[in-house]
Amino acid sequence: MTFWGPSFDDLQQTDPEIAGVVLDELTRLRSGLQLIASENFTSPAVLAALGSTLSNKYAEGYPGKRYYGGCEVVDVAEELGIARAKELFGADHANLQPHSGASANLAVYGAFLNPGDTVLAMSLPHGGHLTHGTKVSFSGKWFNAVHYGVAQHNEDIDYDQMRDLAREHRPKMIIAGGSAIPRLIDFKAFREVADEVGAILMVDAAHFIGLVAGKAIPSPVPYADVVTFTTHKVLRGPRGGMLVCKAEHAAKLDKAVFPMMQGGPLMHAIAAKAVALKEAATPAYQDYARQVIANSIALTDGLAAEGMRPVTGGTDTHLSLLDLQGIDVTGQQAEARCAAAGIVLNKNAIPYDPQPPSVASGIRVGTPSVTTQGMTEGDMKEIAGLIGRAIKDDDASAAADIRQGVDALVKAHPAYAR
Ligand code: DSN
Repeated sequence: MTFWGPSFDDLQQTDPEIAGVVLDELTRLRSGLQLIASENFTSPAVLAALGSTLSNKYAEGYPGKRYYGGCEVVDVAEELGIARAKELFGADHANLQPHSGASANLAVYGAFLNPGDTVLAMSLPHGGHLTHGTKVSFSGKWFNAVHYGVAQHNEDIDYDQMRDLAREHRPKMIIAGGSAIPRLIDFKAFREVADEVGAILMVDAAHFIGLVAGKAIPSPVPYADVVTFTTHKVLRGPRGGMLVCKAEHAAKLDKAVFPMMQGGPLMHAIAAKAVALKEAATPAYQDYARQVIANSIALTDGLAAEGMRPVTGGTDTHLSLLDLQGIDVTGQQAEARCAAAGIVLNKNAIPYDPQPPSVASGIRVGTPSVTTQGMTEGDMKEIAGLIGRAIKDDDASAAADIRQGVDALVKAHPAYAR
């Protein structure tokens, strides 16, 4: 049997406009520095699984218990993925079907809560996530969300506030994790509070699960009832979601993913998740995860030397938040000035931010993508200097000069080189 797979010629002949978009995006990825903390460059093997005929199969249900015939082949992919996830994370149970991190989170609410129940989570402006009880999401519309934040003195999670709010509101579920938390999270502290008030503990590990997989930081799995995550950040898999949980919650969570919240699973994405999990179990990936953190620390130190204040004073992970108030630039301005020089990052609210989120006083930077390109600490120092100039030296000739520096870096460490 030989492989039949899509060729780019097929796309070019059928739809030259979309083929052009695909090529333009490849050029964009290759020609700039990608510092969005939640992005990465997934591998050719993952992309091959994504672009396969597994996309055709309807497979509602779970391996061995499907609603349609013909699932015996895709069952193998899902079984492999589940086994690999359990092994990699030391988890009792895994579900690879959530279409995204938000879908995984929705399923957890569905499994454990009824509308109107109370959930305690980190507030979005302090680093949480839309699905952790914000008013614009199902989580804040249908549930009574109470929020803890970071302490003003160290800008790290305010564990005392979290405990006090849990005692006062007796939430049915406590959520740890978020989108802009540069420091390690004390999962044991969360577990103790959850046990004290009789709450389920959900850890949203989307940002840092790749570092856990690479054994570079401690795991939430021993402490949490359920851990949700996306598969496309540091973990370097396809765009999608996943969850792992304790055995006692397995049936409930499986039913909440399907049929409560989702229909047919995306079998091509599940196969690609299985590939990423295999890649993440290698020593090479563990080296990568450690380098992501080393690079993040080097980049943060470099940006601090450029006058940007690292929120919490630094980072333990793949991302950091920089407060730009000291150099009198907004996050919005910094994002645009860096973009003009080929450096892609995002404006981000900092804790107790005086600016609205659309302007923001900070930026968020992350190192998953540049580390996949093979860059190391020396390169991070250079990138910090380029960002410093891009942000502070607001004229067109500077942008052209900085662009040259970016070009040199991406030429030395090309993305998708072959
Ligand atoms: N949008 C993701 C991030 O950038 O962190 C979170 O969902």
